[in-house]
Amino acid sequence: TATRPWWTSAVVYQIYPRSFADSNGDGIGDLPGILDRLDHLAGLGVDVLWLSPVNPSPHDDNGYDISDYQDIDPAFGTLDDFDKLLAAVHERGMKLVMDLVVNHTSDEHPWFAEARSAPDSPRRDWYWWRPARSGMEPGTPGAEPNNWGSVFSGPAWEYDPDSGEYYLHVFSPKQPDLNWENPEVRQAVYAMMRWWLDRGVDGFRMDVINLISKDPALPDGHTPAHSRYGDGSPYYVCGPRIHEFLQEMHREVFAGREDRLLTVGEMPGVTVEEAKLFTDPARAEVDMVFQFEHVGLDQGDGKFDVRPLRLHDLKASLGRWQAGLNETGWNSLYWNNHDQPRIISRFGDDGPRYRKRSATMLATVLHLHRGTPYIYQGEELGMTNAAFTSIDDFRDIESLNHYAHAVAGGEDPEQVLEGLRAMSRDNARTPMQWDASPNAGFTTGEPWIGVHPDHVDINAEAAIADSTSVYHYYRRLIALRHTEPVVAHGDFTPLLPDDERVYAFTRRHESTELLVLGNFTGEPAQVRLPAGWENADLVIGNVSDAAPLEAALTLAPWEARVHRRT
Ligand code: TEU
Ligand code: CA
Repeated sequence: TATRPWWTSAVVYQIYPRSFADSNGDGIGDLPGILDRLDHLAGLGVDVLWLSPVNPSPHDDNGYDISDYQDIDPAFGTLDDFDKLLAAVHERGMKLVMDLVVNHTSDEHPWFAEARSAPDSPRRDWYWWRPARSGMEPGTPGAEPNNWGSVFSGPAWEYDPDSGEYYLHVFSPKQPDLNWENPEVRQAVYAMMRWWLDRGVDGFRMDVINLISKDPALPDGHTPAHSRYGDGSPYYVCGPRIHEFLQEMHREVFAGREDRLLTVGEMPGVTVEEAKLFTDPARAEVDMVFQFEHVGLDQGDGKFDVRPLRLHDLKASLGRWQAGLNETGWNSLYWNNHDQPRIISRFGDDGPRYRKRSATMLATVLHLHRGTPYIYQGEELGMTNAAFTSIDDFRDIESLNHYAHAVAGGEDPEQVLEGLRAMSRDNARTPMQWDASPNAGFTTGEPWIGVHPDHVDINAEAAIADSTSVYHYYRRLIALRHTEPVVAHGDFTPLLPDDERVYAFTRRHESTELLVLGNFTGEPAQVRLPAGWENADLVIGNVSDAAPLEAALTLAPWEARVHRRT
């Protein structure tokens, strides 16, 4: 077990810098703000911080549209601020991982500016340029080179009248896709990555990295019944050269220093079988991937069509990933990030009665799986979905575009708003709640997005002072992963697969076994346990007067508990 990589027992904390802490009153979080709050993170006990992008950007997609890979956006600070932050993170024994957004650049990146303005330049081929569909007048509706839709509504192609051609953008028109077929593109990206690693950063979270290899034929996709556009994903999700590119990146960038690094590929649409290939250490690609299966289980036709979660689906999905990556590869574990609504509002109960209980139940179930857990800022406080009532409250490009397109297409604005209230990415992007003061201690100015009114009760200051808070429970869960080898390394065995109320499994490492139970409902739930668990020690639980463990057990509403036997 001495050969296990350090990140197999680590916990990562994601910071969305824009919404974390504002040091200069301009309403936007920044690097000095993070520096001021590092003790909160060290106190929580996390091992790694991941920063969402802080590079210069027009912020069409809040920094996921980068116009200079080797600098810091003035809204966030300077390279000097970055170096200070990195040093302070290292002083506290933590590591710092950067976001790497190289499926696309900003349209304001000099690479793209040159590609667009000089069609004869070698840079033209750094992006995906194509003529209009044959027989169609360039720039007219339906003349796009293929029928793909963009993730942020509308077609995936933008017309450039100067050259009469279109460029591909799987996301916003301000996020043109880089052409990874071109070896110069790849070398430029690798050089930039080495530059950050040489500066001391400890790895990368790679944005939509499984989309970088496209089928160069760019064929039309199938058009689902509910959509105007074709689905291009079969031609760019885990495309033909994806493994080759990631292996090349590993050789060119990580080789020789991989032991100190953490690399995680964000991979929408990735399957367990693909993930196993990506994370097999023998193949030298990435350490782990973010998969999306479990966060799609409550969606119907598109992400804003909300369906109730069926617990057996969640168990079956996460269980399949646990089994699939048991021998080879490694899981990442997450409920929240900057693209997902808050998990308590989604799978738990964000009302006053059960907020803490359901938050800690969800945390227990996730953190007791095998894999590297990721905590998203505010999750450790039990932050809830935004309380937005009007479309004017929203800032996110995906949400605003979806609203505009749906309403223009004749959908009822109130209903579209309901979908956003449940699923919008802005639910995760309201300012971090530090204290009960008017702007939650986030800023002395006007915050770029509304502070949640519940910050008067839900905030870091109050949570630290309350020994029964969600924060202290997360602290204990993180510590447990560090001290109990079975939490990090044990095998996973699902129990009660068809029970619609209780999530149950065991973990085993050498002679130690854990039993994990979580009631996913606001009602008491009875369970029948397998033999031999009677009176086993309680390791952690979220109900103070928990009943002793018996073969027939009634769990309190949203109760979670972990028992150990040896
Ligand atoms: O997200 C990729 C992704 O496919 C989705 O999470 C997507 O953003 C959206 O939620 C679909 O409904 C990554 C980043 O995490 C996201 O913030 C960026 O907007 C996106 O890539 C483009 O860079
Ligand atoms: Ca600021």
